[in-house]
Amino acid sequence: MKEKLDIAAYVQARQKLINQALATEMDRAEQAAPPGEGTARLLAAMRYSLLAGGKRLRPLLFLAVIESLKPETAENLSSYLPFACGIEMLHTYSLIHDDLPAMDDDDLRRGRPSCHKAFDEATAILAGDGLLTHCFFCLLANSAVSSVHVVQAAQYFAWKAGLGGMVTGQALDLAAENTTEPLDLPGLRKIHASKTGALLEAALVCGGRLVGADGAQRQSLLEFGQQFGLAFQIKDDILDVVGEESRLGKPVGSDAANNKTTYVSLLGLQGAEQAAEQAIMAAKKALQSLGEQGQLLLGLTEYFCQRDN
Ligand code: GRG
Repeated sequence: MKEKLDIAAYVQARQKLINQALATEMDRAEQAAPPGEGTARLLAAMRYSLLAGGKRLRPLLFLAVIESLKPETAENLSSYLPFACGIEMLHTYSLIHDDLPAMDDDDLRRGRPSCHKAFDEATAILAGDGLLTHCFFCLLANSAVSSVHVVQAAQYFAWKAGLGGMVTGQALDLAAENTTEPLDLPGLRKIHASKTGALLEAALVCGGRLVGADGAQRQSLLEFGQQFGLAFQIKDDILDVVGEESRLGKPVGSDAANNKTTYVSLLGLQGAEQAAEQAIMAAKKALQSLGEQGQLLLGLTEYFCQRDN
């Protein structure tokens, strides 16, 4: 009989691997960058935000797809770690820029002062820029996988992180905040599908792409990512109401204080819980076509969508 997977232990082990790879990558970049006071400050700000903890959800999903579809990689994931690091770098850049006064203006991130508070605004903008560009350096640094697959995955990731997803989602969000038109449920879903969902989907689909997943498998991963992203976002909105600040590492109640439209403000707490459950069920359904190979992602769905941080 197959051993039952200890998902918490799996998450912890992969987080450790990702954290080590990120630190190594930053050391490497530091050695190669032109030295100077400015470089030192820039790299300190990048490290400050990148190595500050965080769930490492996106690289975790990426690695989980690789291990699921190509089980022999589980013992040695080193070829895929640079790509995983790139994914986390891009996510961290988005958090740094999202926290800036011109955007969400948040003082706290990952349990400590946000980057522009710990450094200054200009340094935080540059730290985000540095992580965004170094992301693509890392994505393309994979020599163990077919270069066609690497280029296709990197291009797909660029689209989902930019105009085909996250950056456009942020622009839609800003526009919605600057209008008197109230946001309804389809409008909210559209914003979050781009702003939060696209990167989660991209991490999953890129994992599939690098191990040669066929079109049907990639479609299942995409559908899973859409529902996972929805459940994750609804959970985020719920935690902003009922979560504990010390566990979340950011203030709670900020959505209501900022008059933000959220799943909770539109559906109520109970309605939002139900919507999250529905999305979790739909995510699990999307995995069915992957059979045994969907088991790890199933475990991660339960682990992260029933999270309290
Ligand atoms: C600035 C271009 C630009 C985009 C910003 C991702 C994003 C777009 C903003 C973040 C806003 C936000 C708090 C959304 C809620 C869901 C979410 C993405 C939370 C943060 O991700 P986690 O929970 O964070 O994975 P950690 O710290 O664990 O990595």
